[in-house]
Amino acid sequence: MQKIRISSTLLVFAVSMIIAVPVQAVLVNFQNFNDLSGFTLNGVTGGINTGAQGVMGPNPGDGRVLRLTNNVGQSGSAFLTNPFSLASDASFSSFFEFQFKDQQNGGADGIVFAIQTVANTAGGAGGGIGYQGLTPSIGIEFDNWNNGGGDGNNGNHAGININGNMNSVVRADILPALLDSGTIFHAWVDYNGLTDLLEVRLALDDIRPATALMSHAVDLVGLLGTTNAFIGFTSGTGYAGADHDIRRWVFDGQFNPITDPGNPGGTISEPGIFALFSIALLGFGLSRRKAWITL
Ligand SMILES: [Ca+2]
Ligand SMILES: [Ca+2]
Ligand SMILES: [Ca+2]
Repeated sequence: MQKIRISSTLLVFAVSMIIAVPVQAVLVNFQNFNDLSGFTLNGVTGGINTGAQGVMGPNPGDGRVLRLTNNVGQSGSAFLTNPFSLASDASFSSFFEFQFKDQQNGGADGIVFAIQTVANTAGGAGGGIGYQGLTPSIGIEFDNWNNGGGDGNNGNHAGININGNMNSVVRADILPALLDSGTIFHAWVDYNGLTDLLEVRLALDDIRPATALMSHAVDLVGLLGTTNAFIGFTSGTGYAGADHDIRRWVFDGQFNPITDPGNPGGTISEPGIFALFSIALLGFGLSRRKAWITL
């Protein structure tokens, strides 16, 4: 056994680092899109949402929404500029709300929640939904245009897509409503990095369904080939189009299925974490004595 003397400064620094971890944990919480300064906007999306702000939503009482596309023949995307680290166990839980409005020529082509290795690209227009060709990547598509066999000949489906390929590895052919109806959809995407299981849920309200709409086993870190992941949304339109809006988005950098999307993280736990952090800082300020630890 060896006794070493370290300064209280170092000790308090070490303690604050431990306590600070929850503060640094990723919790993205957009209850509206009044501020888009954290995003990199690509393709048409940058021209639709100007001044680092989303556009006013289409429904009475709406705040600003992230409008990915708004006309025919477009491709666009919005990714968080800062990467999300998959270095620990790669798990995450996410919730988002979306709506397709003002359909032109039947409404198309949908949106994709995408995870890729850069923030500044959008993929193919039309049936590519702004995602086609983005590789390596994984995407969760909500597709309202039937492009044939790859879509299961279904103009109202969801799918899990890999590496920018529009032929989904998993497809859900029955959704709770028509995407073209203007209904507001609520989606959950959960990834458990310990089991490699990706699950997608869909509802018409904030109640997270017990049963997954789609699930797929995938080694996300192996697929991407990096622990830096960029998270966001893509959209595309072709002969037909629509306003493709993301209305809310919550992303938690741990496996922690979001059961209260309007109040992620809760109102009690976050101030608690900050209080602990403040105590550590207080200790840093007051203590100047040497401390002993035994190794
Ligand atoms: Ca349609
Ligand atoms: Ca399609
Ligand atoms: Ca599809």
